[in-house]
Amino acid sequence: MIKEYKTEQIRNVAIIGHNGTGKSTLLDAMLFVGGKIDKMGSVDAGTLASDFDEDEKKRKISIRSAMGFIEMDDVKINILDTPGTADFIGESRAALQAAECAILVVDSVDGVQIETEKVWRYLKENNIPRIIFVNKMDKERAGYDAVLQNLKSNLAVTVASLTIPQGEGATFTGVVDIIDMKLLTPKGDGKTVTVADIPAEYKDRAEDEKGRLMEMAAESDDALIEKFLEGETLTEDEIKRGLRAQLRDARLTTVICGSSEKVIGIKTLLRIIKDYAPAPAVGKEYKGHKMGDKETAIPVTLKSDGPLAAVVWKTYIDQYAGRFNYLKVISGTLSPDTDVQNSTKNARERLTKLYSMVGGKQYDMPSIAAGDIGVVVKLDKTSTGDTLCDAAKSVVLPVIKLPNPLYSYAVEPVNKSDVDKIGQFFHKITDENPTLKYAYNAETRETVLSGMGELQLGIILENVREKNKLDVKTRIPRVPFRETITKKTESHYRHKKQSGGHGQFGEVFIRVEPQPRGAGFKFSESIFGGSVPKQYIPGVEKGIIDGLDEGVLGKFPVVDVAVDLFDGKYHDVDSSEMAFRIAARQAFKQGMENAGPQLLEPIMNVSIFVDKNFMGDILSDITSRRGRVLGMDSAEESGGSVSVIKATVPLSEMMRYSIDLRSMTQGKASFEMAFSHYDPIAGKEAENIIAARKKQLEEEAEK
Ligand SMILES: Nc1nc2c(ncn2[C@@H]2O[C@H](COP(=O)(O)OP(=O)(O)O)[C@@H](O)[C@H]2O)c(=O)[nH]1
Ligand SMILES: [Mg+2]
Repeated sequence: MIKEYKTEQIRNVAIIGHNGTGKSTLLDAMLFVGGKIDKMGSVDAGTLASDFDEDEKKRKISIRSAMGFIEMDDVKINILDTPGTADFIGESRAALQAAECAILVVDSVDGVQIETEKVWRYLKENNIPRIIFVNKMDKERAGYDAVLQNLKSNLAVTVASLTIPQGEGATFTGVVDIIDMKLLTPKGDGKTVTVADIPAEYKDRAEDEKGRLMEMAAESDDALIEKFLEGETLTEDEIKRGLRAQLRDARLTTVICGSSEKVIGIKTLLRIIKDYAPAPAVGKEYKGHKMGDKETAIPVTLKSDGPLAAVVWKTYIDQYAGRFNYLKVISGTLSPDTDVQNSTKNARERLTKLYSMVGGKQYDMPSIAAGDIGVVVKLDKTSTGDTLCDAAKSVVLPVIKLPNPLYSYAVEPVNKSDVDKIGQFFHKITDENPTLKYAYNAETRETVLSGMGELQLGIILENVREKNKLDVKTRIPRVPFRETITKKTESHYRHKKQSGGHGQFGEVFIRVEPQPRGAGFKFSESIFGGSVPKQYIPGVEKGIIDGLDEGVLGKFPVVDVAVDLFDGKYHDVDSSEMAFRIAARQAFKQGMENAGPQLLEPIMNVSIFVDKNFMGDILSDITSRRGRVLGMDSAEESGGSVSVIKATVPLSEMMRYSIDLRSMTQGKASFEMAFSHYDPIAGKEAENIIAARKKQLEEEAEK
């Protein structure tokens, strides 16, 4: 059983960064030095604590986030290791939500890479405290000063280096700690270190760095800066207080160098986390809301003696052991064997034991205080993003906004009888992966699985087919084209039927008018003298809404039109709401034919992060995709290595962009995408789209 920890004794850190920088190895090194594992694991042997899942061992990369923790001088450090591959960005975003501080790992040779730049922007936007760990200092060509320079020009930050490497590459043997002004070298396997005075050759530089550090610490508060400017030396405590404030407010980025594989610099990193990384802030307010009512705000304050509120930031489903929900307690203290409410789903759940994890291994926890992270098992209704709370004080905690999907497949079962099983499988999978969506798209009439990339979806499809023996067909999904009109027109239709006794009669005159893009559909009436009686007007509106389902070009949905009903005729006996509905639908159809119908296609806002060497290729490729470049942050200008291009591109050109982008740049690019608006598409392209649509509809009709 782990002992009890109070909020102030907790540190939650998330290890983030580009794929392959050594994040998962770093977690192992921290666990090793922190005494939680006896031996360092390795990627090759598949023995890292973090990458314990079969899918991860097989591919030798992290696919999910995992946690470990260490206990050090009455402080518990929870460490969340995250995947660096863009496909699994949902995992790292969720971990960053649960942590108070990010450990951004960069490679000692490559410096800032694509995902480093991307995640950096996210840290900045969200003001997340951060420590940079320059890893693999033992690697050939490793250069600490070059990396510091690279960080400054790419990320435009004030960096405070807290270490100086002793040697680089093969001669990297230790780390000079600027705070303690000592040299730390590993003893044997690195579990412990030898502490010595700084060798003469590093003395001057260490003094310089210490001075700079003191200045940065002083900048945190007026009293300190005054003292500093008067030439006085700050005390250790003052430096500590200042640096802590600077780190907490994300004004300063501290940098530490080391090697996770050789277990060098790890002790210093842990010390910095313990002493300088912020603990969960007691009193911090979260914008919760009432159960089932997003509009009614209920603030939740982080403190251990409040009513229970905890957020599930990750769900992991083990094939044998079942469901693991990783949660962070925001308010109250979670105890084992209690009933809780899942306020997101309005369900009851019973908690049994509470755990902390080191990779896949469970450790019993006596309770979980506010700010701390733990795991509950076998809650069948609970998954990522849910709130667990006290039923008497129900509240729903805010959920993080995840990036939009970038890659999709239309999915169809090979055997129709598998439909339900396939649906169940995908719904379970989306519980675990909030960046995945699986839904029927009524506009394109297909079931679509979408996510962050072909690697993420590929692993899932492999699991459906191999582990679950369900055969599915996949193809590129259809683009949801739409139709609108370009001219104002009037139209008229009389619906009259005389069959047997009761007849049908309804006649309408309507005006059809284009609306600004995105305005949607508007209906009005300007009937004079009761030419269409009030009780039939809803029928007219329904008829037009029926007509919106299928435009006249390719039966695509119709948007951005206004319709005014301005005249009509009725019959005392034969008129009915249905008769007017039919008349309106026909009138609208004719109106559209004469109003210059126009095909519309979805346009996406795209941000591309690319190595500067490929910038030219990417720009000309965007043009060939009918895209428009809106602006860019050129690496050439900032002296950095990653450029960012912003553009708008039609969705139909972006369906397999992640694959094309990778092959164009040897993997040195990444992108984000969100829907922007609909734009007209005409000429040959529109003709092709309409022809393909006709074929699709004919095929569907034959089935
Ligand atoms: N030379 C060297 N290689 C390392 C170090 N840390 C990790 N690696 C290697 O880098 C590769 C990626 O490591 P991994 O921990 O999976 O990186 P992650 O993708 O960031 O989690 C593996 O081959 C590791 O053995 C290090 O400190 N030095
Ligand atoms: Mg990893």
